[in-house]
Amino acid sequence: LVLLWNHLEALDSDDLGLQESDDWLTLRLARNQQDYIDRRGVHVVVGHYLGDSVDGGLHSNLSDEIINSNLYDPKPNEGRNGVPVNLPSHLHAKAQQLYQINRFNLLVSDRIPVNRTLPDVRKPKCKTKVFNEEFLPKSSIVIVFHNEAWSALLRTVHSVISRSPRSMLKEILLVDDASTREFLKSSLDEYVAKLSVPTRVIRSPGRVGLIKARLLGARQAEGEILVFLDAHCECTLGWLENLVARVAEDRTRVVCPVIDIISDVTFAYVRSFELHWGAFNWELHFRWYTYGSSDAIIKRKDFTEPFKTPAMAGGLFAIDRAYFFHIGAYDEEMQVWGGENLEMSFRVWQCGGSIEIAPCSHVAHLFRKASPYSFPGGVSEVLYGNLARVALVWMDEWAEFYFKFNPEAEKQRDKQAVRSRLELRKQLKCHSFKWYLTHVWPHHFLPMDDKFFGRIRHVQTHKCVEKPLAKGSMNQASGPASLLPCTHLPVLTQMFVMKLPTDLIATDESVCLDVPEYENDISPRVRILACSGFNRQRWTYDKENQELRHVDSKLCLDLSSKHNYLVLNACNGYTSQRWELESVSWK
Ligand code: UD2
Ligand code: MN
Repeated sequence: LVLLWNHLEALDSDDLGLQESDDWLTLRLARNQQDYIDRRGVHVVVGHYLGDSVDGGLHSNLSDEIINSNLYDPKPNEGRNGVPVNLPSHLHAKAQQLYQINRFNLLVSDRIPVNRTLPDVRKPKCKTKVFNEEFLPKSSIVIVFHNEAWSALLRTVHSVISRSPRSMLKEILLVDDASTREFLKSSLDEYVAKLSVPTRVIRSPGRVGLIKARLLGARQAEGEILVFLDAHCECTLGWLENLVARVAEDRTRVVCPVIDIISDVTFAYVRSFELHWGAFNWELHFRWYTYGSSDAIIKRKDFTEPFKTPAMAGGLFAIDRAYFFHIGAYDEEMQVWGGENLEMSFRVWQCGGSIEIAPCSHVAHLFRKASPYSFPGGVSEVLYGNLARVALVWMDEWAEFYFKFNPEAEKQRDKQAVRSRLELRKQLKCHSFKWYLTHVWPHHFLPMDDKFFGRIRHVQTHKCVEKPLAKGSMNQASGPASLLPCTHLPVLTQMFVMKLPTDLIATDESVCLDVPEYENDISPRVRILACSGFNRQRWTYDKENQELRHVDSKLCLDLSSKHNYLVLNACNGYTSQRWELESVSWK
């Protein structure tokens, strides 16, 4: 059971030959393991999509010779203009074998020329914006990597060179975080020396992790602006101007591009939604959220204007170099991977800066389902150690909330020495986390002193309202709300937040109790859907009668007598309509 869960978190269900079905999983868990606390336990141990990375590498059944040789073999026009590459069937087995090395289709990557063309994916209005490139500050592009594929790394570099105004590039710094693949050690310096933009390889003394590797690059950079990229990105026209111009206007802005997608299988360039913004969930995993039609930004109608985001994904952004160091660069005690993006997001916002996304800047990134490299020290120790640091330094009383519900982080808590980061926070006179939540992310779903936080318990059956499982670890949950046995210890899937007496009833990842069919159905079913801010998601709790009343329809939350469904019915005062809001302390 544990193994299955582990894999489902980390892989597509296809990889396991299973039917993708939430019910299947629910069934298994319900039958074999009534104790829902374990569900959370397993979830946390595994981590989100690092699930099956293994210390010591994943490709042990491949020969060193294959891993160390550069198989880059460009075929003219393959992948041109970002079109997908579909391999002939006789190459499928080989592709599958090589996939393990980088956790993407290396064979396809190696067939696409490093200087391939890409579509201009910007909105038409973006193309009319003019920049005075000569007068914009110059950038140092910092790309850190550990055992990256030659073709992916150099396609990143060439995409920078071909699609940035030459006058805006000071240099490109490639920081090799102790790669072991032979061709990266032997041929890279020579290759990049011939490029038309000054490009250098900086080598870390040993494996230092991406955070310290970026610092190595930043410290040697000479450009006024630092632009960070992952080592498997492709930049499109206008990407740099639209980032740098915003930073030049206000040096406390940290500006991110829209992150498009390079398919890990076909290397197709897939344009992504421009109005995604970033934040996190109750486990401090970064999450994308979308604007709803009631949000001001949708109403303002100019979709090409940059907009603020509470957090950044972490890999791709531009920042003024002096400001980067002024605001505390990175937390050098963070290991290998993870957490630095939230740390920087909180720090920049709380200490007077801002983070934004420029919709006219599009850079594609190759998203992987699992990490291809080792995590020295252990995946859980590394990731939760980093996240514990984020919480301890920046989150004030919400750190307690995080540790209380994330035992893996709690385990790492006492090992963290954070004094110098707390001093930095003091010295920069930074705002509290409460300020951040109130001003930067007013629609957040974290517990607050003036809100109810806890379980919604059905008086008649003593069961608790629970949100459905998400389909895949990167998606928001959605589906019918269910009533399940309340767990012995409170679990996040049974926790809700509501400002009493009338408000949305929200839970983690910005999903809310909703009744989309209330105008058409008799006894409409209660669902959990993305919080939209629509009236349809508003409820009133009548403490005296223990009723949860749906504001729009004036109907009451009820347990259907036929099925174990949550529905709305005319309020009748029966015990099936009585709900206890059971507060759970979160500090
Ligand atoms: C995301 C970010 C990534 C980073 C990470 C959290 C995007 C698109 N990517 O994960 O930049 O913020 O979240 O930490 O926003 N690397 C090293 N040494 C290591 C490990 C990684 O140099 O020990 C390099 C790696 O080769 C890559 C970069 O760091 O170029 C980011 O790593 P990733 O691509 O595995 O991270 P990703 O995209 O899953
Ligand atoms: Mn990446």
